[in-house]
Amino acid sequence: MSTMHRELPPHIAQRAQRVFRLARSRLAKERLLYLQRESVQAADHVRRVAQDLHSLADTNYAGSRSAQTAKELEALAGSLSQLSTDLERPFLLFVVGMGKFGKSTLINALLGQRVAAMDALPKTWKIDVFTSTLPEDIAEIRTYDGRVERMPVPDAMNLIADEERRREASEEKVWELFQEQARELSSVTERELLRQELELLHLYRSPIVEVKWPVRAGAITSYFDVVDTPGLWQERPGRERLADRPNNGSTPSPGAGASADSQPFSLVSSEDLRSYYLQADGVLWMLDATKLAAGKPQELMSDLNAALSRVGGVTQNAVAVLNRIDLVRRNGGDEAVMRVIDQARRLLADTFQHIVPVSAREALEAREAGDEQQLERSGLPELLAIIDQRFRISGADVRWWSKSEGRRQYLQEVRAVSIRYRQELSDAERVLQEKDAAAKRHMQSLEKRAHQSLSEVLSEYKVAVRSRIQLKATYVLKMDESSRHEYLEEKIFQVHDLKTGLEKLQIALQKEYGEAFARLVPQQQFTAFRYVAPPPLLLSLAGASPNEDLSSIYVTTEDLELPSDLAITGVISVLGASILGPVGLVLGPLLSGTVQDYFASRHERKLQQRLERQLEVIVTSAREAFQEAIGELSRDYEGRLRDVREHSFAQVHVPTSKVSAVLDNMSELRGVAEQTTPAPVMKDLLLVPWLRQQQSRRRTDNKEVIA
Ligand SMILES: Nc1nc2c(ncn2[C@@H]2O[C@H](COP(=O)(O)OP(=O)(O)O)[C@@H](O)[C@H]2O)c(=O)[nH]1
Ligand SMILES: [Mg+2]
Repeated sequence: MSTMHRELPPHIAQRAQRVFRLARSRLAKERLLYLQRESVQAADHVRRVAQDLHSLADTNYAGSRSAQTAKELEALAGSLSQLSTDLERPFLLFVVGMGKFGKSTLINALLGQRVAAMDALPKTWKIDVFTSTLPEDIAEIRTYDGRVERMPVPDAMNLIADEERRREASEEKVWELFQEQARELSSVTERELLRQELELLHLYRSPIVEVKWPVRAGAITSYFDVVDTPGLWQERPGRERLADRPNNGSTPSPGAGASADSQPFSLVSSEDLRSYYLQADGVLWMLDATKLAAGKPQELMSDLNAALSRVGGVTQNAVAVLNRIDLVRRNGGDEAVMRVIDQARRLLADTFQHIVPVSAREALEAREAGDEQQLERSGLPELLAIIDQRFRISGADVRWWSKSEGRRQYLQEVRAVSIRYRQELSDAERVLQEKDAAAKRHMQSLEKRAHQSLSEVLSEYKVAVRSRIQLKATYVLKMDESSRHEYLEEKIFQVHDLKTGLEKLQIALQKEYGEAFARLVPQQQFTAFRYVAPPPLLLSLAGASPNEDLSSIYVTTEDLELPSDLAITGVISVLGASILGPVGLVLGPLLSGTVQDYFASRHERKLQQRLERQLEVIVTSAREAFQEAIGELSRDYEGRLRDVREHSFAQVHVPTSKVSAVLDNMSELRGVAEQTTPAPVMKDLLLVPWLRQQQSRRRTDNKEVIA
């Protein structure tokens, strides 16, 4: 049997085409609405969590991990909202690439006007959008928090110049601090970490993320906003990467020999870079043709792959532009050009659908001179044709793809951030418990030693008094009542000695506790920095001590040799001098009248026993009072350590009482990033409603028949 092809009758074919076109445009609309709705919803949720976290974070502390995480989430929420807003803008055509070999020049050539600064190396990361949607001579500045401001072009230029200067000054500062502090560090990893910490603390980050510049309306601007970007990677002008600089005086290791200047670096983190890149609807990816002509295809590919991995590997919406083809032609003629193009097609077949060789410089010159022949040779007309085909005619589909991919990657980032911080916070909580246990252990062993010392002092005293009782009780019996009192106190019990002994012990214990505290503080303190000295932890401990009234000796922070960054206000309380009160009380009745009988009976043996019992009473009551004071001292210092621990934990993360709430928020956020409703497809829009329509029609038909 053979399949028969029958032409549809023309009126049916026409109708089918119309229906199909209608369906497509309805689908496109539905998809955009879906994308907007989903992005806005996700953005709202992420923003809510970020704000919660922000309100708990100590935002004054430069090392606050929770504040940093909140910022990251806020930025992602911003990207998701922006994505939704961008759907109402003209198609965003980004020009990106490594290094500086013609992005801005190409933009000027495409627009036919010199609007993008050429030979410029921006220090701050922002995108420059050239658009014909603005009033004449008015620029529009957008900051990372979504605020938008319009101003005259010259004002915008001044503002940007100021931002560049601030950034440069902060780079200087980082550089100076690094030179000072890196001397101690020998390994590259340590130096790199130090650099990161210094940059985190001191590098100025401009809030400006986008500037729209007005351009004359022309062919390309009727469909596209053209976007200039700083190099995905660029070479640091004039200065080496800090971490690569060899240590003072030492010789650089072999292999580090290549000038550090040739090391590419990025102005922004991979995450930031990705969030910019994902705003693009379509991308012109600039590559350097001279790399291939010079026989360096591996270099070109490894640079490309490194850059691609930083932007999430998205190329389905990108066209490769092989620039500086004029230099290849000048050196090797048309044959070299063909060779380079062939090689590029082979190397890049998997990455880019289209590869267009151009000379941006020639294109710009030709457009300005009106030289049609040179323009043709520059490759610009071919590039324009491809831009038209891919980004205008198939624009809606490309945009849908780009924005869906953007949303997917933003959500993935949200997920990664929430998983990471959840882990970090629960690890920190575990460390908090470990530190707590360690502090308790230290305090217990201190307390144990204090008790031992106390026992030693008391038993020494006991031995001494007992031997005096043995030796001198006889004299007491011979004395008259008036001298007896003094003799007992000064020659037998020698209460003064006991007082001195206990006072000495008291001073020794204060010193020991103080030193232990100073030693334990750095171990108990949380900090986000390894190499940079953390900002001061201000603890207000005044009034925290329960036995402040008892304090007779004040130990100040100088005595304790505390780390200078730990400023404790107030006084460290000590064992009160009044602890010796009970000793006095015990001696009182002893000396006044209760033992008169023994003296009267002149019973030496009994008197000795009685005095020894009194000695027991004195020692026991001194021990009890002193032990209680030791307990109080330990609890007091334990409380101080808890303050250090929990204050610094709250600085780096959130107050300990909020940890579980934050952990829950992070888990929930991860869920939000994972569950997404599927995008509408054709059958949702057409088939189902159509079937329903058919069914209901059939039902009404049937009813009519029955009737
Ligand atoms: N020979 C040649 N030079 C070019 C070409 N395109 C750009 N350049 C030059 O490369 C330098 C950097 O160009 P620019 O557009 O500022 O690069 P960007 O940093 O990527 O924006 C400028 O001096 C341009 O004149 C080209 O196609 N051929
Ligand atoms: Mg440029």
